[in-house]
Amino acid sequence: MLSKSIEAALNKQIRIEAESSQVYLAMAVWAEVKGFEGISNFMYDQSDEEREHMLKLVKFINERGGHAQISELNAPNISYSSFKEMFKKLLDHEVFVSESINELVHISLQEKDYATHNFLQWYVAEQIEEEAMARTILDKINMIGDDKGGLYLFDRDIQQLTVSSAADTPGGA
Ligand code: OFO
Repeated sequence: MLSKSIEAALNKQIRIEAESSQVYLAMAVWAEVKGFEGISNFMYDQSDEEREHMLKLVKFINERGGHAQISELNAPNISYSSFKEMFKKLLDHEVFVSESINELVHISLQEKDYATHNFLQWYVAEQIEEEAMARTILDKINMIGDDKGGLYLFDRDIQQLTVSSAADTPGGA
């Protein structure tokens, strides 16, 4: 059974994951409209993953006798000045999500809720991967700079990045 404070903290995380999904969906749309299919597909996949993260929390809260809250969401940014700016925002956002997960882990330990603590370990591992992926992409984008040809090649190669990261996490989200 979840305590009221853990339930509230987990519900806050549902909203963060749902907003992450919207943020990445808006990035996917922006890239698609600009004609970058690879980057766009990558962001659509990211958006789907965040929805999965959100649903995992919903199920956990309900299974533990709580009531998952589906709330209104803040509107995401819908355009960017460059891909560099967009991927910087992606990294900043993942760092923010990691901090939020860390705070949740902290609360679960304080309350001696070891079931929730155990459940959260999946998110801790996932955030390490997502931050690393965002940093790798940002490094590449920084190297490319404003070079159109470089961006074109990156748009093709980002699909490889997605495929190899999926292969690294068998059965992972
Ligand atoms: Fe990438 O944020 Fe979910 O966990």
